[in-house]
Amino acid sequence: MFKNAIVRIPGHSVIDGIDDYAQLGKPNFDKARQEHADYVKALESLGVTVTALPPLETMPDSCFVEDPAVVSTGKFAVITSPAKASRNPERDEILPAIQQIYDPDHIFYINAPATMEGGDVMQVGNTIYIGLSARTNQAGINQFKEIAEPFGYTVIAVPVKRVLHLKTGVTYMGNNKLLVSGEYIDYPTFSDFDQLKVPADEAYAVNCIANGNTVLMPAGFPKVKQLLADAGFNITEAHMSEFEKIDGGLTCLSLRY
Ligand code: CIR
Repeated sequence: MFKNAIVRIPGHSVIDGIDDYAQLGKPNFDKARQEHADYVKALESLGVTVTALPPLETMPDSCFVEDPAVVSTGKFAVITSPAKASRNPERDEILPAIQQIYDPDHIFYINAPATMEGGDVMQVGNTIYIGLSARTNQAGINQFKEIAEPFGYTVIAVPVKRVLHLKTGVTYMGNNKLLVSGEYIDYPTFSDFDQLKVPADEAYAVNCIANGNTVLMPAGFPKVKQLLADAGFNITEAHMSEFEKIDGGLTCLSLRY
């Protein structure tokens, strides 16, 4: 369970966010701002305290705060090394917010030429799965491993071939339940989990946020909604159309701890 979240309000430049996959056109700024405000309200409705950081116009993707830092363990924080040149400076911008939470000796850094983005990091208890993707390289995983193992975590690398980040293809729902899509359906690494299989035409909705028995999911995906309802979850929905256009999902928009 998490009680706190950090978000960053999207600036006007969000319309120029990186779109490597979706190809659905440019986001509408006003609608993106509205969806973001509703996302914050949805988190608050789950009892989460949200800290909202101000927009950064020079960094179009900076609302995706999940990528420049990892705070999910609650024991230490990692400032990552975003792979895209336009996103790498986000690490310096997220740092002050992380320093509000962690002492300097519990903040670690992934250093170039290693790359890593938080969207590739999926924690399940004491195991941390990390996507080996277009955004996170083996050196990034190795550095993360050196940081996390002394705290008692096991790090497992998972190749990401067809989606942006690991959590674009699989998210952990708690209680051994894994929401899986595409390349992660019946994937050997995840064979011990109870798999909730997302149909290909609703693959975007595999990126959900579970908090206890409640799941925050993107609006407009009735099959995934049914899947989660059948699995016993209470469901809260948030509209994500403008962030979907620039490859952003629900998890990307917050750092939760
Ligand atoms: C990017 O391509 O970097 C952004 N447009 C989307 C980042 C999504 N982040 C995530 O899945 N954690």
